[in-house]
Amino acid sequence: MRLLIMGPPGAGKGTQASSIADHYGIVTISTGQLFRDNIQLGTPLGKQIEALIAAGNLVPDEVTNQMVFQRLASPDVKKRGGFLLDGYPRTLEQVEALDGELVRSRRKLQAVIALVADPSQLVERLLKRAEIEGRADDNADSIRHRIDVYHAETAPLLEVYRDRGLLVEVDAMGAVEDVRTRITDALDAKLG
Ligand code: B4P
Repeated sequence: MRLLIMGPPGAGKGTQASSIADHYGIVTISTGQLFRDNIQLGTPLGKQIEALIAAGNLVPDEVTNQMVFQRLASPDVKKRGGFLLDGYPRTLEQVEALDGELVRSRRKLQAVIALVADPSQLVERLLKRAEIEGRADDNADSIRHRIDVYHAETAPLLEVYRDRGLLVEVDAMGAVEDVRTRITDALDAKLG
């Protein structure tokens, strides 16, 4: 299975991605998590992107694409035969780059999960996470900026995938378990 999960910050991408991937026996590739791991480990990439992420800006496309393609080519992804990309692509340039990479590796996307959330709840969820996890980008200014960046750069991608017949829109409000069931029901209905 080859899937994407998209949605505004706080919609529940990362929250749902790993359990959805476990459910289907595929690998999750979360760009946000890969970036945070690099920052925590103090790698050259981590140093390059730390300030960008804290301010809620996107990491440059070239850097992001390269990181994702390396991961897509890794043995565990090949062995399991499927992946769920969480938080990628986020720009039209990333969509084009991913299209090229999938053609090169003779793989095709099967569905794009779009989490639909009530905007007022997004900020609330992220501020709650700030109290628990203390993520550098979970402060009021950065959250507002991330939501603006989402609308400017990422929301237009939904139409691209809708036109390709890949979009599966799921209501992301309510309990985490209920959202997960909605996602797997919608995917099973689409993919059979
Ligand atoms: P991400 O890691 O993708 O951050 P996010 O949008 O906040 O989503 P996340 O998955 O963490 O949170 P979720 O909605 O699950 O990106 C972080 C940064 O990395 C970006 O701002 C950017 O700088 C960079 N980046 C990542 N990908 C990039 C790309 N492709 N190109 C360029 N830059 C990129 O959950 C949020 C909170 O809601 C959690 O606390 C969760 O517990 C809670 N929650 C979730 N579901 C809930 C529910 N049903 N009910 C109540 N609470 C819920």
